Amino acid sequence: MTEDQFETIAIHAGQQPDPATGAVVVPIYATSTYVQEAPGVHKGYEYSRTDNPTRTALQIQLAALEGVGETDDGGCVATSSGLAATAMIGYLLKPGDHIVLPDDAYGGTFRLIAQVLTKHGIEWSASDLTTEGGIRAAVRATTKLIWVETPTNPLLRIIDIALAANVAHEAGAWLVVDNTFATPYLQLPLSLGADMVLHSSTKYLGGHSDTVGGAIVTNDAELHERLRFLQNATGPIPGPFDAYLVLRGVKTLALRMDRHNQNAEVIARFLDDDPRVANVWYPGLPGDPGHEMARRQMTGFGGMISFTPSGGLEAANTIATRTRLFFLAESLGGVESLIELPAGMTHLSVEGTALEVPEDLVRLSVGVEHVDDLLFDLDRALG
Ligand code: P1T
Repeated sequence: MTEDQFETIAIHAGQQPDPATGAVVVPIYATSTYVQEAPGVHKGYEYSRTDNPTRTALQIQLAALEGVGETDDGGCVATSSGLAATAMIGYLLKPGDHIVLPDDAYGGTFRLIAQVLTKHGIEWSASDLTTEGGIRAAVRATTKLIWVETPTNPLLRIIDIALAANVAHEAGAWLVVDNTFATPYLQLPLSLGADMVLHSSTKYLGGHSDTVGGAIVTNDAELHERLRFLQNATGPIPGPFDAYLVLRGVKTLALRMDRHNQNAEVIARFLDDDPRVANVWYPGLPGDPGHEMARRQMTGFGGMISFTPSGGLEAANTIATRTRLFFLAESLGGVESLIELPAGMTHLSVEGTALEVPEDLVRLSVGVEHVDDLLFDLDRALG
């Protein structure tokens, strides 16, 4: 017997036909509670904050895709948003613990750490984690967590996961990888030594911009137990309908990611060759500083591109309001293409910090529309 491949796992892990009815699709179990035969005697479900069968199916599916099968140590906890997952990881820390952040990361992650966790005595610092020296210099005696986004949001920098895991473990710290941009289809951080993988399932996993959710996957049994405890004790769970939407979205993740990769590679090359564009950030371009590392630890370069237009902020604003197919909106990873200016939208909270992004940076989430239509749209918007 061969091991199931990614596409097969996405459709089958945790998704056996419903034992009660034979339904092929995991039902949306819209129930808060479950009848018990006698006090404490039940079928494994007692209250939906603790467990819900739709959420259980999603957790098994996501864990399996990150390389943690049902008989392996560890597993997944699904959450109500990516930031709820980040907050849950924060609950693992205690006052005095230090977090290392990359100097480019999602603004909301930065805000949660710098403006909320610090109120509970947690310390943080941000460094360039794209070099070994940068990672090593960032670690302190109190470092408990190295937080890595790779590719980063929005500058698409690539961080060496295996190296960051080694440095973290030498320091007695955990490595968390936010795998939102790459997804497990393109990158498997746990296999490279990460302790926890975090997702905003709002993005590629859900894939259709119709739900908000998050998840943490670990292959460490004790960490999984602590996260399961926190999921129940603190309650940031996705409802069954949201769990269902992500479960359904993930079934086509491989198909969508292949098209996101293809479209983004074409568009990145188009922008790179265009005199109306000053700079392009995309790890798939051979000249990108992260290209070699991305080739080593990813199986594709993803659907996100950032660029600055030659005409500065005014041109950036014009382009972002002129596209017809690229909707001007926050978020990413859906089938529809999106365009935004991080400095004034998704990354407002990093203004004036080490994580500040260029004011004229334009970020594209390249969707799965026909690439010729997307090229035409951008060409026209560039003016
Ligand atoms: O939005 P939420 O589901 O809570 O996920 C937060 C989050 C975590 N990690 C990364 C890498 C992210 O990009 C996000 C959310 N990002 C956006 C909304 C955005 O437009 O960049």
